[in-house]
Amino acid sequence: MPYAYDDQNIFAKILRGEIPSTPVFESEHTLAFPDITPQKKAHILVIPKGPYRCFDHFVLAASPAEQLDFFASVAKVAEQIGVAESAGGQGFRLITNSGEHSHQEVPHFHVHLLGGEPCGPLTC
Ligand code: DGP
Repeated sequence: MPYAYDDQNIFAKILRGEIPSTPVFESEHTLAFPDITPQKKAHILVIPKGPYRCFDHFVLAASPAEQLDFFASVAKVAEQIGVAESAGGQGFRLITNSGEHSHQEVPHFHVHLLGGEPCGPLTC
């Protein structure tokens, strides 16, 4: 089963309210909250509420409504926290780790939204 989902992961516990978080944005299918170890002045994690392990699982298995809600939510968060150019910001970086070689630590699909200060060249 290539996309088995472990519902004991930290983000599943946050979604169930078993671990506290301070959401900055919530919609029908999506939640966004600050990363516990921020790498930039602005470092927000955006996650779908559904049980998807990684990016490819989400794209292959989530409904069109969930996917549209998620990607629109990412843009709304970028605007809300003021990093989107449409909000007068200077841009942002999106990162998603998918699977073992990516160093994905939490097996619930999430996007890191990084901004508020310049990012360097992308490195692995
Ligand atoms: P990744 O390596 O892409 O799976 O990133 C997982 C991120 O999740 C990492 O930057 C730290 C963050 N993180 C881990 N545990 C918690 C937590 O309990 N609360 C919050 N807000 N973030 C967490």
